[in-house]
Amino acid sequence: MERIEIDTARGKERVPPGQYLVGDRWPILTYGTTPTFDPQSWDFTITGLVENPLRFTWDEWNELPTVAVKADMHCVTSWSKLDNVWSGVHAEHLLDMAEPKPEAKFFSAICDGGYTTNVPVEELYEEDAIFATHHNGEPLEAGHGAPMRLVIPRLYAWKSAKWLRGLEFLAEDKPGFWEENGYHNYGDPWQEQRYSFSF
Ligand SMILES: Nc1nc2c(c(=O)[nH]1)N[C@H]1C(S)=C(S)[C@@H](COP(=O)(O)O)O[C@H]1N2
Ligand SMILES: [Mo]
Repeated sequence: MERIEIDTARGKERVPPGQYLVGDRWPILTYGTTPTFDPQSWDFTITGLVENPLRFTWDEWNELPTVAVKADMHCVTSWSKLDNVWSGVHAEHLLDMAEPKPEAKFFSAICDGGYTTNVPVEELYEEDAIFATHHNGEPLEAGHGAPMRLVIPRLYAWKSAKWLRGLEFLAEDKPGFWEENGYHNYGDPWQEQRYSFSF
């Protein structure tokens, strides 16, 4: 397995402003219930503004090459968990397959259970963006997004969609679940872009 180790600190402090460390603990933050995974009916689709729309069954997904990325995780509710080793399919690899069109500026991540989140396409080209099936060498637990989740370590973790089932590439931004409910549209932890309103 190719191993990519990212310097998430990017020459700066390790913990963004207003965050505390959870150590070895890993909280589960879910709105709603945890979906059940059925390997027979599971699929993952890439739709919208791409040259090659894609659909993978669970067996097909497991044929793809994998990488490992080491990255920190920052939740908007103020906990951070450092040094997570995520493994799975490198986002860049999937982009090479799907070939987003030039007019695709955003994507919507669509999850089992209806959760969605919106992210600019360029974030998927960052080298630490990954479609993860494993965390610290173990398959993801159900509560953490099994069988597969998106991980975008540079943004607050609500953008790291669990139980991911689809990406839709879009010309216009389309606020997702939390973005419609008061969270910041972009969510950079280093800028403390937590909410879309000010107190
Ligand atoms: N499908 C889905 N993905 C989700 C969420 C959710 O409720 N549903 N919660 C988000 C939030 S707010 C955070 S902080 C992280 C938490 O991931 P964890 O539960 O594995 O720690 O998942 C994100 N992805
Ligand atoms: Mo969160």
